[in-house]
Amino acid sequence: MFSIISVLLAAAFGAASVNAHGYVQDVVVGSTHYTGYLPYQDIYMNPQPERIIRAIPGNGTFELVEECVQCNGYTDGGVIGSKPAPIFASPVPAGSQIGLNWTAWPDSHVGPIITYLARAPNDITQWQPGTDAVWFKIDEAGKTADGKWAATDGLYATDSIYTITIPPKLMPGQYIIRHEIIALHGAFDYPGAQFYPSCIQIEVTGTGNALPTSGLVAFPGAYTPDTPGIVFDVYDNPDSTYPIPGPAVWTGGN
Ligand SMILES: *[C@@H]1O[C@H](CO)[C@@H](O)[C@H](O)[C@H]1NC(C)=O
Ligand SMILES: *[C@@H]1O[C@H](CO)[C@@H](O)[C@H](O)[C@H]1NC(C)=O
Ligand SMILES: [Cu+2]
Repeated sequence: MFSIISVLLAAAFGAASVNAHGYVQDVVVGSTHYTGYLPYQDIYMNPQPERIIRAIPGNGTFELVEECVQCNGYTDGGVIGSKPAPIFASPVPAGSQIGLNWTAWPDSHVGPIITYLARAPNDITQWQPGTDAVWFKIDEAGKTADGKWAATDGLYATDSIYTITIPPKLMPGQYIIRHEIIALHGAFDYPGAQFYPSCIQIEVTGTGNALPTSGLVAFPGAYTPDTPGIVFDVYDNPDSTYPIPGPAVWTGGN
């Protein structure tokens, strides 16, 4: 029974791999490595390994209109977002760095790397944000003045590791990190941009008390066809700046 299901799943994912491209495979906090959710291995294991990243169906993508723009998750029984993961990284001291280790990223897939946080109001292993406006941006990288894209040139220069810093004055608590690449090779039209979010569960420690109270956004919702940077012709704009989608980076915790 199990093997028949595996074969069917493998066939389904094989078909999806035609436009398949990557995910975060490893998260580094201090000297601790947390293996990411591995979509081509974890589902075949019994029991399934416990991960800090919410499950994703594969290395593929989807269009903005779909509900999985929140966490790249399965839309489980109509739930927007993803199933919570069973564990979280802890402790993650406020002010510390986190390394996000991507699988090999195709060089056609130029685009920005953007990171949001959302503070869980209760147990993060049970929490699904749904359509609530709970997300704030803590980091973004798009295209440099000399035309280098974060998702390709940037990752190639750092061994596929993107490093973020947890705001030093951030209020302690459980947070989802929503870390994404938006691939723009098809973004000259709508819907053409491809979204590759990962949702990583952490517990932040410290003595800060900063938390934004306004300007929070929802996923889906934060990006629309009219949001600057969602439609963008990377081929016709070699010299122009790229407007990174979403709200301004929150600096109140710095
Ligand atoms: C995506 O997954 C497919 C199916 O397993 C695989 O063939 C392909 O190499 C993967 N691509 C990347 C970039 O990991
Ligand atoms: C990224 O993760 C892969 C898979 O676990 C590992 O082989 C590789 O060494 C990691 N890269 C770095 C720079 O730690
Ligand atoms: Cu793609």
